[in-house]
Amino acid sequence: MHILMYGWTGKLLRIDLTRKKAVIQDIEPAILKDFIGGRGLAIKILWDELPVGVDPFSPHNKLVIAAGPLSGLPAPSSGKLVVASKSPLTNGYGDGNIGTWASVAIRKAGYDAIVIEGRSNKPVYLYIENDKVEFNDAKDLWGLDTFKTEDELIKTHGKDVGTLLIGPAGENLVRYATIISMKGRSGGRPGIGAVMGSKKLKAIVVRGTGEAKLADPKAFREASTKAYKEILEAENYDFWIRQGTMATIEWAQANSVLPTANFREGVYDNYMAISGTTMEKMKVERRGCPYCNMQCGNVILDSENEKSELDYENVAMLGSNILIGDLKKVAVLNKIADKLGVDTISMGSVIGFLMEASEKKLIKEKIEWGDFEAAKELIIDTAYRRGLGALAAEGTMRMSWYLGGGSSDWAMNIKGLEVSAYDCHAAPGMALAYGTSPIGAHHKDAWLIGLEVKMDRSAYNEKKVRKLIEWQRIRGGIFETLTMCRLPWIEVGLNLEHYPRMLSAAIGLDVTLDYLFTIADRVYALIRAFWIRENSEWSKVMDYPPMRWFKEPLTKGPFKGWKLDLEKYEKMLELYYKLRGWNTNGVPTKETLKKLNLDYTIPVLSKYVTL
Ligand code: PTT
Ligand code: SF4
Repeated sequence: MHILMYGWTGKLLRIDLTRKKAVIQDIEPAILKDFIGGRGLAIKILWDELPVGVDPFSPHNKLVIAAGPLSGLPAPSSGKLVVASKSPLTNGYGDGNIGTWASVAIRKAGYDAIVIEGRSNKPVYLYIENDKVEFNDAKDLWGLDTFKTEDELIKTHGKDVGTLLIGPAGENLVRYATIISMKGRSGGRPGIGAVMGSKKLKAIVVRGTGEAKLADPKAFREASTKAYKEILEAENYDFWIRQGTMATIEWAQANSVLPTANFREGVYDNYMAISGTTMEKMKVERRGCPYCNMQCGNVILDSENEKSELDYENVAMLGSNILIGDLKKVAVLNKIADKLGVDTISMGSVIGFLMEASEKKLIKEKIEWGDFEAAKELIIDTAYRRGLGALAAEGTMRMSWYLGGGSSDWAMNIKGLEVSAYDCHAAPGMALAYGTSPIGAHHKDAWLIGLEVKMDRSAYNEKKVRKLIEWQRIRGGIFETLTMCRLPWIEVGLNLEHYPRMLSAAIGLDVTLDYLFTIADRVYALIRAFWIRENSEWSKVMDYPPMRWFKEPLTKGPFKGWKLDLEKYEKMLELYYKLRGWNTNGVPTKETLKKLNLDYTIPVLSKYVTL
């Protein structure tokens, strides 16, 4: 078991907010070996420890903050962290990946993960310094936005701390509130910030002064230096530095996947006004996550003359999706979402849904497409659950249950999580990627559209399904268990082999990509088991995309007239299940569970479904 002496710290900090107690515990070596860290460790803890059917806002739900064995080490884009919980938006497994100095600080403080349970009787924030934990009064911070909260905490504790905070949206239990750090990094789309709010936990501040022990520091340094160098020498590095993820606007328009008017269309006439090219001319600053030499945060001055850090998803969902074709105004909406601590993707989808509901007279309020002032007011009202904001705070799935009138067809979510910014009328592979994502409709696990645009767009074939599984293994598996940023690999082509090389040097085990793929499959199967255990009405229909993409063809652009075919989608889904070793209802079979060392899930799952 020498592996535990290196790379991992092997320690978990468990914090009980009800009793104001903290204990340091060992993590079983076998668990680290089987799950690595990040998402892997998070789902293992949530499966083992949550009472079945727990209400996500109950004190018995837990917030897991999990790093990986390379997090916080000088390796490319390693300053990331997974935040996870049972989601109040989806009622299933939810997580997010946030770039933050808290990742470095947690590891330097000596932990691979922090588990937060219980609920404080009044607002608190945690100050963690190595093995010391303080439960500090947060009465003066409660109600502040995330930027002011960060300023106050840094004033009190100094600049060399890592922070994870919530804003008013998290405090007021908006179901898609996120955790914010560094005034512009956000994580936990499925409402992980609201779980933090339900525990009356305003912030976590961490300072660490130790160092992780590495099995072979020299080999690690060499492997990591090589990887950093390969990034700098990449052909498109300079372009990346200029535009980052914002380049995707023009690409999405060209490929007819830019969400427009609540995903009615995949092209937007005014797309250049919100494009990466336009952004470049306004850019005033570049920001990024720790230990990253790609620094992709593009900052511009918004129409209120304040700084706002833009990414593709933010701009597409708060721009073309609600028909606002003015980047400075979109930047205002983005900044407000960051300050209030609400997910920009879900927020943009919710606003689009309400604009459409207004047009169809399902609500009495008048909210016109492209109305910037109405959108701004709606974000603020949502964070405080005021007026229409109280409904908006519930997310599109619950809003459609409430409003009826066929609105579930155009409530753009899967399993409750709003679809991120890629329209799928003419992208069946990407639709399947959303359908089978382990947290609901997020692109993070498989951005299949990146490959699909180079394939036959109309095909529902095995090649796409196999590629989808391969990408889920890489993106949802390797990057989410290591908790490292995937952008060096996907955007500038960093060779994937660097990761097992760096990991082997850190933990002292000879790790291969195949080994990491098996871990990815284990994590996927356990997350699926969790969804089934927590949702008694589980059925494969939960893996279907919104009906708009099947029923209403595109009316514009190069794919005019296209829509998805339900029968073909179902066939592709069946093939996906088969290749994963899951049955026709999307449930992992007994053989698959045994093969992945998940035998302990069998008696539990047998109570709910046929295996
Ligand atoms: C991520 C999702 C994304 S994905 C974006 S923009 W993107 C939105 N960003 C938001 C934001 O900003 N503010 C806000 N209030 N809400 C937001 N919601 C949306 O959240 C982010 C980058 C990006 S920018 C992407 S693609 C990559 N995502 C990674 C991932 O998921 N895993 C991984 N291993 N590496 C990744 N690298 C990239 O990180 P969620 P961040 Mg994010 C302001 O958290 O919940 O996973 O949702 O973390 O530090 O902001 O970096 O065009
Ligand atoms: Fe953060 Fe961007 Fe670097 Fe990834 S590439 S670590 S998101 S700055």
